[in-house]
Amino acid sequence: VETTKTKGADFDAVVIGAGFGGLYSVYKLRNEQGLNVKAFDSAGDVGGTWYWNRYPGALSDTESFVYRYSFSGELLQKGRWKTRYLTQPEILAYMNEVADTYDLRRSFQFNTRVTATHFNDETGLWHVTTDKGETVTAKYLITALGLLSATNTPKYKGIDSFKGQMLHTGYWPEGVELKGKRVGVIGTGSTGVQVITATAPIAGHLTVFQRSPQYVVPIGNTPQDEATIAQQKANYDDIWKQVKSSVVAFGFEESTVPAETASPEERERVFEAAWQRGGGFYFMFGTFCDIATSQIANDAAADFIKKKIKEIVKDPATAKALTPRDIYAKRPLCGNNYYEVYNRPNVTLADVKADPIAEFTATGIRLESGAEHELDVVIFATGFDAVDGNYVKMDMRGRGGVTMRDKWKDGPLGYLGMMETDFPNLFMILGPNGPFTNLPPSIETQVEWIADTIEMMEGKGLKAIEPTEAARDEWVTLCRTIADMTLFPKAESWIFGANIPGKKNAVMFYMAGIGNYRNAINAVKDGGYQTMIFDREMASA
Ligand code: FAD
Ligand code: NA7
Repeated sequence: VETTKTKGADFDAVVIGAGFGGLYSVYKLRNEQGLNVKAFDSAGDVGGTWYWNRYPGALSDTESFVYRYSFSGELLQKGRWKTRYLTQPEILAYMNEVADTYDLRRSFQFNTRVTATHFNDETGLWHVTTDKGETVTAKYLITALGLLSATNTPKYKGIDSFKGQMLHTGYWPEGVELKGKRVGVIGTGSTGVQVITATAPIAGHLTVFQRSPQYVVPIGNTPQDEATIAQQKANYDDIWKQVKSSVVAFGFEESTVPAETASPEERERVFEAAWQRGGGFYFMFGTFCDIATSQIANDAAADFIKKKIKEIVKDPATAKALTPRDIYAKRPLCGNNYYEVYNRPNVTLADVKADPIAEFTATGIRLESGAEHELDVVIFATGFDAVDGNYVKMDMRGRGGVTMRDKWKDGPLGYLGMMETDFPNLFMILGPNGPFTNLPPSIETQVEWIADTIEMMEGKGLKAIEPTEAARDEWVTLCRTIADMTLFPKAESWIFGANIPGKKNAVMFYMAGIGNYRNAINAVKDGGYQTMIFDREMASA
């Protein structure tokens, strides 16, 4: 059992979150560095995203061989999967196995929500308060709160009068029965696509309430044979080297060929091959190198998908309603025969951009035209208050009582996606302005950098670290500059906070890829942390 090294503190570090980020943080700081760590999660157990998102069809669309930790060769060799992608139960089982293997659970207090984190200027410690009414103190605060974790449920007139069941995909209880029921799904993002394709075959009737049509390519979730898996396991050194120096970290080589200059035949051939192969990120980044940056290339990809919709969907009016009119620049989606769902006799598409939801009634949903959809169950696949959602829910206060809500009122800010000015010794996993990638490798990258930084602090007997305002501003500007080189800001999605009514549009990601990101953060570390202020209260004294 660990003893606390920090004088006057209950713990050396508090970790919030038991997903990929929180588990690995406890492993690094406690198992490897011998710090005394206390961890919390409002969930009943480990898993994070994969604890909460238990809806039918829940799946990672990062391929199985790279949706996992890379830090342990032994763990990698033990990996088990049967298909190209992992289902939610498989990922949850994996996270439980990780927790068991490294005895991580004993540091966690579950079913406990952290409500406040206050930095005390006098003691230099974080005071962390929970909904159980307890407060603990620690030198370091590691927040692995999840970037797609605070659920977004739109407020509709009459919602309380609805007599049926209402569910959010990101807060899904065990034992929900959809078989034979009249189900409504609101939302057609990546979650909506998954829940729609999984529910259509079992529901009595499925009504999809679609606001924005989406570009969805096939996922290609094929069985994987033992030989393929064995080969992946044998090549992990090379695989991770490639992943961590790539752009999106999805385990494929990004294309270096521009679509702008490719012939129509070449484009058709490459897009068709990618359509057959499957994978949303692959379609956007593995086919040509300029789909996310060139309007011409983007139009070519979008036109290909539009043509597919027309071919697949039998009813022309439904096909038209399913066809996106904006550019192809949201998180790229993929699904299992998504557009085919709308050929089923038990599926109805309600275009709620053309005919918005007016209100919920006791028996269903009424549209503005007066059309009524009778429903037993309404599923909100309406997404998340991304990136800063869980931060602003807590009462976070840094130096001099400055609040995070106030600091981030015009949009969240972050240095290297991990730190913020006036919040000493706070390390955010997947905080604002971090990488936009397959996430486990980025999470590991951040946790390792944080662990190295803490080790350096402890080695030198330093009390506090925080970025300079100039460094933070420069990083935020860099993220804006990079984002503006892409087409992503031209589409309205959670990537820039556009999905939450009233949320200010802000750049929340570093979009230059994991390889560049790793170089940038390692340069700060290897350069002796020139962009940080150490022991600021002592410096000013
Ligand atoms: P999370 O797993 O979100 O864990 C955060 C934890 O913090 C939660 O358990 C939450 O309860 C806890 N928490 C938050 N606030 C508090 C508080 N105040 N007090 C106590 N506990 C708190 N990423 C990919 O790379 N590829 C994919 O294919 C992919 N698919 C996804 C599919 C879905 C449906 C969703 C929702 C996300 C998906 N993601 C995917 C993103 C996914 O969230 C990350 O890959 C990864 O799981 C994030 O891990 P994390 O530890 O950072 O956060
Ligand atoms: P998304 O991608 O934010 O999708 C949410 C969907 O819900 C999207 O189709 C929205 O339409 C729709 N939505 C949101 N609010 C409303 C209202 N008020 N009325 C009608 N429709 C609405 O969330 P997901 O959960 O699918 O995915 C988030 C990430 O989690 C995903 O990228 C994965 O990485 C995991 P809109 O497009 O805004 O018109």
